Amino acid sequence: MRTRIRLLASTVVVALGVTGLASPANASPSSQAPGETSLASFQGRTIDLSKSWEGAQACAVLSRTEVRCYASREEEKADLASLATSTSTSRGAGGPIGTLDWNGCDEDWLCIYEHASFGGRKLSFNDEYWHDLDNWGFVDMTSSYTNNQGGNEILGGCSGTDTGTLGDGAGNNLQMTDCTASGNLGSYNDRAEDIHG
Ligand SMILES: [Ca+2]
Ligand SMILES: [Ca+2]
Ligand SMILES: [Ca+2]
Repeated sequence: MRTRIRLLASTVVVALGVTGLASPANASPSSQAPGETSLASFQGRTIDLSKSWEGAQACAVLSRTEVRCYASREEEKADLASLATSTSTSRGAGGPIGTLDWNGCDEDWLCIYEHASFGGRKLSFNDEYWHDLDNWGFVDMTSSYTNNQGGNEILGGCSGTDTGTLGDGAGNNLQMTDCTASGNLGSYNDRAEDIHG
């Protein structure tokens, strides 16, 4: 898959340990992300992701109050692309829809996956604050990630300005530099409790 596939081999994990970002180890969800909702739209109804995904395969956290879920990654991509177009936000210099997703993670998003090798259910973020994965029933589930934020190689290189971070609730963070992906988190598998977009 283009030149970026090379990154996969070189980014299989990733530094553990203390970083500059504070992990919200003992913080309550309300103190990290006031009002962040576990409710999501899915197939014309509202579901509570902290209880069940009800068959959804991909969910995007658009804001503290809006989460959208989809039956497939393709469905998600089409909706997010139309949303970005309609609001003129955050597709950057993106090309035609579908050309710049990576491991099923749309451009300008940070994605985590239930299984290794970018498989299973997927959650997408981009906001610059800590989210408690418990909101979406995703604590101790994350097995791979793609950070498709910060530009891309094809369009002139990665800016290196939008790292993401996973936290395990015990002060151990895993940095996810933009324009990197990992299909296997090694000792960090199924450990993340929080994510910073
Ligand atoms: Ca971001
Ligand atoms: Ca997993
Ligand atoms: Ca970031």
